[in-house]
Amino acid sequence: MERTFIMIKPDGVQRGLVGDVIKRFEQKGFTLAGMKFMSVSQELAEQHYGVHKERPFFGSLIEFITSGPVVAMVWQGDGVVASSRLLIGATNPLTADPGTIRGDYGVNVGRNLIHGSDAIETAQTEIALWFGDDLVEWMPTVTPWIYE
Ligand code: DAT
Ligand code: MG
Repeated sequence: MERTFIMIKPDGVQRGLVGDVIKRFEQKGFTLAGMKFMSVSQELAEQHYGVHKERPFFGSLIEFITSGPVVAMVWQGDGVVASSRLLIGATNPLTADPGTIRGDYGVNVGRNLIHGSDAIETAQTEIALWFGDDLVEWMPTVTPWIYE
């Protein structure tokens, strides 16, 4: 089944939004496959955001992501990559739709609370980078009430 990498960024942790974010993914019907509360090293941050290396905000982005603990997670379910991006909302919280995580809780692109993989291939790379093979294989008993 499809999996994606989700990270609650340091602002989401500091603002006490971890429970709310997890609740949204649970309520949607996705299944948690991995989770860890952790500090992010400079090296991991630079690898994760390597695609943005040449962007003017790269330095401040790395500084931000390494500024406090994050919650790294893997969620799984049908279409979870694209659906998570919809739950998360647009990159800039000011223009993210109300009802999305960024739309409901953020005002600044540099403090947008949460990361979600942008494509299936990216998700595989990010899951390997953050979790390796350290994921939990399980099937919630409620699954037949979520999928026909
Ligand atoms: P997303 O996180 O929605 O996938 P992205 O991959 O384009 O967005 O950028 C990664 C992160 O970099 C984003 O969550 C916040 C930061 N960022 C993006 N554009 C920015 C900008 N114009 N100014 C400051 N930070 C920015
Ligand atoms: Mg991105």
